[in-house]
Amino acid sequence: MMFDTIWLNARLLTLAPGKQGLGVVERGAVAAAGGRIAFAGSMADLPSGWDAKTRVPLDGRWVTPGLIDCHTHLVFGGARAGEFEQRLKGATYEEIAKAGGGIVSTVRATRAASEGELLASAKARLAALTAEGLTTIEIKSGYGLDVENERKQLRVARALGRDNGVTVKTTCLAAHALPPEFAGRPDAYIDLVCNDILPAIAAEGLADAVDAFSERIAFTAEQTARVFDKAKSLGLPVKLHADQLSDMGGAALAARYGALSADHIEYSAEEGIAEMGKAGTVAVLLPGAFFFLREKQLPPLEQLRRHNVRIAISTDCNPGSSPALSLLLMMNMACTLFRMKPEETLAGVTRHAAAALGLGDTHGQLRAGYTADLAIWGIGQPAELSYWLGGNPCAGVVRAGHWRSRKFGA
Ligand code: DI6
Ligand code: FE
Repeated sequence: MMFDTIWLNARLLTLAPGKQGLGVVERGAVAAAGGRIAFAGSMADLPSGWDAKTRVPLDGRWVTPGLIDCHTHLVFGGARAGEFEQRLKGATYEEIAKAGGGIVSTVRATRAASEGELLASAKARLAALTAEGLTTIEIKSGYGLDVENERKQLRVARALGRDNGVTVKTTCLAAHALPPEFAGRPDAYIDLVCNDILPAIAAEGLADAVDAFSERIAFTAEQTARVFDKAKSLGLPVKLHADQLSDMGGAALAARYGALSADHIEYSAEEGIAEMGKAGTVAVLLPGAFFFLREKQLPPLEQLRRHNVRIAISTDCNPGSSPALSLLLMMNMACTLFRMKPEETLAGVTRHAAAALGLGDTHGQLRAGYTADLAIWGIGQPAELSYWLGGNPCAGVVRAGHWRSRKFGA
């Protein structure tokens, strides 16, 4: 068998199901051909007569699938450090939102920004994330809140996927907040989302999924269901910002619609978690938002485990509740704040994050047939990935079989 490139003498964390834990393979190799993984396993099991155009010795370095950040609001105008200062003086996130700040203030800044400005600021944030071995990212709209500006945000997200060595999945989050011009008329805004925004975005192929914010300060379960019905009729999968600040029955609602994921879910009731387990809906936990808003209600980890819900971890990168630019730091916070195990957090930024994006059959595992997205690490043991607070042990990244960056060897 002829490979394009083979990485030899590596220690693999394959994340392949059926293997124990992380799927550790000592003295392993990964080979790529045509952008896909052609072999991942023990060097002793390489097919006889294999050859490769390029051989890279990894000298015992650890290799994981490229990391996946499955929930971000990466494209936005401005920043909200002023609100951060207000919150430090005692104001709450909900009070700021009700007083016309919060998400709506980022909507003003995003509407005022040109496509080029949005691209430049998002690109800088993306560079921080990708430096840590990220090869796939989800990016939501939700700061435009009208046809033109939602399209603008999603075009910028798509553009980021063209020249930064990273796969971008886009999500339309038009039902994120009530825009000022619809004050007091939430159902009329949901009409606009269903009749104009979603059809326009679907027609242009600008979104891979549809999300909504179901919350006291955002939209009710009924309004969310209308958005989901429309998404389904347009053939788009759904996701939900569910039960972040209060129990809105969001987990159960997401499960009922076969959502790819229900995200946050701090306040979800156990019935909803059980429904997620049955529906295969992934739980996306966002420890950056929990930390930054100084929340107290922990996500229901034991219930998620009991009901076999797959758990993903993500930055929720956004200017209001989680200005997080490090997925590795989120893994640490998932351990320290949520009591997750280091191996659970690694599955949470690879295999389970892929599932949360509908990419479970192609991304997030070192497995033959999967995309050859690899992260190579200068660490002594796997738990170091969720151990350091800052610093970056990423020693190299391979995207679709080709080097994207490399800090060792020739
Ligand atoms: N939940 C979040 O964490 C973000 N959106 C949402 O629905 C916050 C967005 C922001 O504050 O700008
Ligand atoms: Fe979010």
